[in-house]
Amino acid sequence: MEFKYVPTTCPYCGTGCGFNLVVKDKKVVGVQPWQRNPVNEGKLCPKGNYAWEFINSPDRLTKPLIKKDGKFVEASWDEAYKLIAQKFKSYKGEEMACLASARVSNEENYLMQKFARAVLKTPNIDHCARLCHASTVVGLAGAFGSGAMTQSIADIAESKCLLVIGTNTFEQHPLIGRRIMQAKMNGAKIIYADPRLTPTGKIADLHLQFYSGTDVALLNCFMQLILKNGWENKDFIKNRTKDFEKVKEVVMKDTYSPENVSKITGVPAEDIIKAAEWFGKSGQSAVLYSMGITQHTTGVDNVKSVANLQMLTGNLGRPGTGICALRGQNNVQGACDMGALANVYSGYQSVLVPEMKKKMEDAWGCQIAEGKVGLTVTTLINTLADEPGKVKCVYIMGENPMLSDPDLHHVEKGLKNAEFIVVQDIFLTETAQLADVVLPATCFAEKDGTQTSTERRVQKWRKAQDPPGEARADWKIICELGAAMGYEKQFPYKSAEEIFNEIARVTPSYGGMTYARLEKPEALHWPCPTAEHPGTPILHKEKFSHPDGLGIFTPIEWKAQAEVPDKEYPFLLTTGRCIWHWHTGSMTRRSPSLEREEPTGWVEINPEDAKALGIADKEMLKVSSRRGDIKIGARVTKTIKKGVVFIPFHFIECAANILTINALDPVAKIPEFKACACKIEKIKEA
Ligand SMILES: Nc1nc2c(c(=O)[nH]1)N[C@H]1C(S)=C(S)[C@@H](COP(=O)(O)OP(=O)(O)OC[C@H]3O[C@@H](n4cnc5c(=O)[nH]c(N)nc54)[C@H](O)[C@@H]3O)O[C@H]1N2
Ligand SMILES: Nc1nc2c(c(=O)[nH]1)N[C@H]1C(S)=C(S)[C@@H](COP(=O)(O)OP(=O)(O)OC[C@H]3O[C@@H](n4cnc5c(=O)[nH]c(N)nc54)[C@H](O)[C@@H]3O)O[C@H]1N2
Ligand code: SF4
Ligand SMILES: [Mo]
Repeated sequence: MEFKYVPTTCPYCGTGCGFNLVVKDKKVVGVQPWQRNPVNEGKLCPKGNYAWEFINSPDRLTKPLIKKDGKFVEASWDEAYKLIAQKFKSYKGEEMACLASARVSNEENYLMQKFARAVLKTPNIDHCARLCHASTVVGLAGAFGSGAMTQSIADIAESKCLLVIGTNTFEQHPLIGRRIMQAKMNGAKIIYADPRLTPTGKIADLHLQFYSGTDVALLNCFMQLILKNGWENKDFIKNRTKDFEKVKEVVMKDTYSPENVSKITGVPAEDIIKAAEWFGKSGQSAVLYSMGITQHTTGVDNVKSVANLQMLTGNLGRPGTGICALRGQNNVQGACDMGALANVYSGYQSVLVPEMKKKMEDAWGCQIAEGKVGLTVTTLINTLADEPGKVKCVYIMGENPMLSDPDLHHVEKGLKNAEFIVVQDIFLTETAQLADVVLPATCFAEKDGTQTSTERRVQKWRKAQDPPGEARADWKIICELGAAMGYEKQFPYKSAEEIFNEIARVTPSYGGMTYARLEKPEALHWPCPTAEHPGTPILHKEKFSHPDGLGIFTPIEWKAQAEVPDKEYPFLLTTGRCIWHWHTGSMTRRSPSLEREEPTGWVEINPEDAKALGIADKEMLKVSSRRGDIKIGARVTKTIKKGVVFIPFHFIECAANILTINALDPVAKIPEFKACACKIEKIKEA
């Protein structure tokens, strides 16, 4: 029996673990450790371990589908391309919008934004980073001039004190969780701030179990205590930052005294004081955060508060310090780097700067969309739903907004208002079902390409098997569509590598990278501007990325979330994930080993709340918000704070996003997935 091992990168989370796909008789049949990969050193979490199971699922899309009289009919690629090109040509640029994907390669995201801007001439290109770390990109770029995680993953183990706030790392980035454990075993203190006592929280030395949406109050209180005790880093503040006094003025207010913040957050004052002391005095403190910080109407405020704390204590640019904004999807960092965002070309080159637009026009050899900020994932849905006729046509690659966006009734209304939708996916998702044309794409195991992990490490995918049926690689589909639209010259690529070489030419931070250099297991961290440059695992060592090299403090006042609990909707609903499933479940719910572990959703509710409502564990309940209601089983557990309930958003049959609110951060346009009001009722017997 012949087995072939193909080393590649995990298609799930932004940790970027490597593993070998095991191939037998030309089909992927398993996953085996890849010991020499420095990210995970041969270890994997359950999703990585079972990442092979969905690949040959009988549900894979194998042929293009065209909707005729409300039903999908199989079609040839030529037929599909002809119809799409004819439709696309019938609309004006801004009547169209594209969604790229944090699930596909850098090369494919680069081509998608090029297709939107150069072929469709629309500025409307975005992707799910908007629902995820848009606040990080805006907030950290404001503070430091660069919106990315500042450290490497391995560096976390060097820290002496970790503030883990709004990230359930053990379940969502398990192989980063391993570095938290290593830090702990080296003697670091772990502070965990989260409304739930998650598996990550269980290993912490201190759990600050606070109300969702009170992060700024907590962080301001830390800063007040640090200043009062003289634990700030005066040299760092003086030499490397500006506007410190403005922040000092705000955080020293009585509002942010431990006693008052204890009332706002529901955390005992002595715990806040203890945490501030550990963090302020360690000399090497790092912050890890993720969606608990970003997914708020105050997402940018939250991120800037974290940046304030790290500048105040001088915990940047050295080993064991920094801000680890843990990027979610395997290639969300890369999709942002590639310019699949409404406001930037690749390498964060602003669409508003005329020289950048000219640079792209020269590189691509054609006129491109007007240099203005386009619609984002969230504002696109709002435009579709609330201003019908403005956007008429949507091309979606590898996203499933019909389950992942907030307020699903509103999303459905929006998508149904569109005249023509193309969805390119590997499965017939809830969104694909609403499409006019569905294009079957290949998955990570069936193509070459690169993806960029949360630590800015650019790693390779390597093809292990042929695609099912007539499925084609996303990059090939975009090239062929480009040609069908008359832009053959702009899309001449014969391989993913040729696309990568163009990326390196137009994107300064990737400028020194080639496929040959990325071949070694450790790959390269950007920025890597020249062929000799070794890459950059730690950012901001000597100076920040602003023109004057200084970090900028921003004074932030705490504000409550958009919808606070009241008499009618008395519970605070927060949403998130579990270890076994991935987002809308298109892949993990088709992996028998994962689906078996958690076959459906649940609502976590504190025993005291359950008792008051007469609710038993596992009882079916009706949970409703001002947007809609779902039926879902109770999970009565002490791990959740009284007054707060949690629902994972993976499950269509009890979709959390029927309930969530479509309220956005004013700058980052990220929705408030982490806090809205809901009520819980027993289901009356018929
Ligand atoms: N298994 C699995 N892993 C994943 C994913 C997945 O779907 N499944 N998705 C990936 C993606 S795209 C992302 S973005 C990451 C997300 O990774 P995480 O952000 O770690 O995951 P979440 O469950 O969304 O939220 C994290 C925690 O925030 C807490 N929280 C809720 N409200 C607040 C608040 O107001 N403040 C604070 N401080 N905390 C709060 C929740 O209780 C939860 O424990 O995970 C990635 N990894
Ligand atoms: N309530 C609530 N909602 C949330 C969140 C939350 O915490 N709470 N988190 C938000 C966050 S952080 C995120 S990142 C979003 C994620 O939202 P989405 O990106 O919409 O969710 P996914 O299920 O990851 O969708 C990815 C799609 O890509 C497809 N796919 C996989 N590989 C390929 C490929 O190679 N090619 C193509 N063409 N398709 C492929 C998959 O089948 C799937 O349909 O959800 C957001 N929604
Ligand atoms: S930690 Fe993330 S990258 Fe690593 S195996 Fe698990 S899902 Fe894959
Ligand atoms: Mo995400």
